[in-house]
Amino acid sequence: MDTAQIAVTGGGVALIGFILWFFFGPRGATAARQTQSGVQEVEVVVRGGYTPDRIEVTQGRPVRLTFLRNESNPCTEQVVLGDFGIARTLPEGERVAVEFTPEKAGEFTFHCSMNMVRGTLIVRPAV
Ligand SMILES: [Cu+2]
Repeated sequence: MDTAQIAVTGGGVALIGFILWFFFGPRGATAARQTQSGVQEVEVVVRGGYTPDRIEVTQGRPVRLTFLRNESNPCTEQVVLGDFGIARTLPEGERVAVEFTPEKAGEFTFHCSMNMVRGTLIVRPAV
């Protein structure tokens, strides 16, 4: 192989590696912050999606997700946490705290009322 072939092959291998990482690599989650009273807190900004959209908490401890909707798009006006029986309206520019205690470990989805915009709540087992 000459230099050009090596470069092309190397580039191809790097590209494949990047694609594999992009689609199948570990995705970062934001861990909740623990308050003094033991509440696991995360602020979620709602604007074209949820930021962060992967939130990690520990099972069996109270969680407070504070949603701040920074857009007027009616799509995200409601947030639904179906597994916890919660649905809340998010007025634009207001902080809305949603509190619950996840009793089961696993991955749970929260989403807009149309289920178009989604986020994941990862509940880690308590150790
Ligand atoms: Cu929607």
